[in-house]
Amino acid sequence: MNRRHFFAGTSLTAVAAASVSRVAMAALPEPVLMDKPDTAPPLLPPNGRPYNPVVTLNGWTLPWRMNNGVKEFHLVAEPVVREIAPGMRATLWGYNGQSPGPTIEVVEGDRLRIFVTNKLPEHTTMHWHGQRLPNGMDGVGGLTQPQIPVGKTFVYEFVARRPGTFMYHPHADEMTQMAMGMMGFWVTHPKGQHPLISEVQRDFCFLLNAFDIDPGSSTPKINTMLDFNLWTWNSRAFPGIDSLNVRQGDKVRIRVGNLTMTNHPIHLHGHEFAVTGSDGGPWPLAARMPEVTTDIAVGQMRQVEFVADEEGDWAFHCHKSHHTMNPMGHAVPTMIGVDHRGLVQKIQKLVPDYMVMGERGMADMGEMEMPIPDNTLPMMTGNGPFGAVEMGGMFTTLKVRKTQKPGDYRDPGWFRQPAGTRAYEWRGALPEPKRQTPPAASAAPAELKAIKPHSHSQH
Ligand SMILES: [Cu+2]
Repeated sequence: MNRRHFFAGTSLTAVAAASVSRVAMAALPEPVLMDKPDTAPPLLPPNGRPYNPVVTLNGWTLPWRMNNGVKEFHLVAEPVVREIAPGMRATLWGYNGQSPGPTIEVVEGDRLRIFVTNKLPEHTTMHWHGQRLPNGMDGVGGLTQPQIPVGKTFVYEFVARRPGTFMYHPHADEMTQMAMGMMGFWVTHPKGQHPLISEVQRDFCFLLNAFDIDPGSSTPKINTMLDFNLWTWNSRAFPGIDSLNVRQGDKVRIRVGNLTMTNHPIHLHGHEFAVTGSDGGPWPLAARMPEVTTDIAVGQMRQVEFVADEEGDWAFHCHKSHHTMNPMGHAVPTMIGVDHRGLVQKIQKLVPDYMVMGERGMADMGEMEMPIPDNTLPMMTGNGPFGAVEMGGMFTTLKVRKTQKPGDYRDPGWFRQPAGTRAYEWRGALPEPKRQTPPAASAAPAELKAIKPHSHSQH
């Protein structure tokens, strides 16, 4: 039962489609596990109602089996090791080998049976955020069901009643279990055409999450309420977040759920998008506005859509500047303009590794190869074609290419900008700045006469 499948790409379909004997069908489905942080290609449905699958950023979709017309999934809650970005691994809790857990994709009207096995050191439950379902399937420990004890498996059964984008997470010791990375994405595709759900060529999804892990350690501090130091998309920080690679002219949908403790204004460069739905469902056409940033509050999901018609490598990130940074001490004083000359040598006699940072701003941090403890990330990093990108955390790129093939999600490399289309250096003379001078005060102060409205005193 515990045999692990290590697979890549299309073999996912093979696992899901594998025929199983009648005896095996009476047992629960074999859990499928993933140990790689790469973005898996879309899982094309091998059976059941057809749909256009999503792509989970640095994640994957859970295969299912059909059992007498019921789609069966098996989620295993367990400790996992997640690479946050190359150079840093975190000891988290998740599902089926990963944090977040695999995306679950079903179709409106599907009958579902989901087995949840608890391999954590404490009890848990599973809440299906946003779903219409019988009260006893809602997964609130103590309220709608007893907790799932350690080592036990519970079964959830419901019909995917409305199409939309949802999430799943425990409703048991939530502060701990969500701070440890227990969450996953859920997409219910529409059955056939839906008046408010567009067909798109690329459909991406990811969860916003955050961790507080001291540099050099690997386990999140679960009591942190706001001051997280790792701002992540699907438990990955830039430069560990894959780019969203699309073909020029593609209609693109991006679904983003927020399971952190604060809001995130998610911002796309080079295009306007429309917010087309939330976990409440697709929005009426009259409620959709063009935007380039959409704020996603805690516990919310927003999906945005646009036509990717501008070629290039477009930044796509949270607009809170501290959320596009990796671990840093917030107690660091601002050093801009402070002259450290003479001081450093004195301190280095006491603390040989001492170095000064920030007297010209913090940009040097992007290029400096500072010695950092094992198992953490540089504060701002990631190299682009023109040097350090000076970003971390919730940042990646949307790569729009004429040459990207339909259905190809591979990274096309850096954009080659056409000649004459890049900001360039002015090499001519710089004129002396002219100071704006206030108009000279006149010798006599201006006389102001107040005239009351409706007064006819001039007669
Ligand atoms: Cu943010």
